[in-house]
Amino acid sequence: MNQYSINLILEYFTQVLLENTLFIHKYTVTFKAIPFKIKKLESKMAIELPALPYEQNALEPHISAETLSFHYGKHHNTYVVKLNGLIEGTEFADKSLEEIVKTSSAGVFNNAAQIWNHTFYWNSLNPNGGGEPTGTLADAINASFGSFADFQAKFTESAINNFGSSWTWLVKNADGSLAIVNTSNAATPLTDSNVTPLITVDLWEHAYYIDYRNLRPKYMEAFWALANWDFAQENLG
Ligand code: MN3
Repeated sequence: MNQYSINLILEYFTQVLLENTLFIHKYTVTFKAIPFKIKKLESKMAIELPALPYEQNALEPHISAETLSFHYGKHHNTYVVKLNGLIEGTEFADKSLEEIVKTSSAGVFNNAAQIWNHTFYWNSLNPNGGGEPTGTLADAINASFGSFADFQAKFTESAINNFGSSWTWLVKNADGSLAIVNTSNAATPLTDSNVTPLITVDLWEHAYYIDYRNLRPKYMEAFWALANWDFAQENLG
């Protein structure tokens, strides 16, 4: 026992702290557990589920708290958990969500883009939203579509006919004109450097099945009652 003097024990601890290496008799043990744990904590913090901009029942009666509990609490959160698992220890681990969406493919892209799309969608809705836009957004809509009513009819038609799990977006083109864009699955206008997304509606069935079953047109009425024109105006610039 005398070989384990206090000094020797202190030396061992210092060695562990500084180099993560412990000498036990003639064997050298390198502690991989310590840097691994630190790395794991860091990567867990990499991509976070953003807070909802309102309470889960705030969109009622148009979109129920039960829908939000699944759509935000389960679906959106699962994309975050899956992405953090996929990017751990990869080139994407230290990138921002936007960078990952713009530079990835396959599973990493699908989960990253769905996180970004959903955060954009929550902000596209507002308990005090609906009605018609004003200011330069109204001017841009009138210039590109003739009137708000014409824009609304065209956007609704695009959304209702957007096949399967999909998204419909109002975007600004590089020349300042506005356009309606349909995307499928996780695809997002964020990857198109020529456009700026202004507002979106999530058309995956998980967005409306609890409240409206298969009736996407009824869900679109809910979307128009909640549309956040202040958010779209901010994105227009
Ligand atoms: Mn969704």
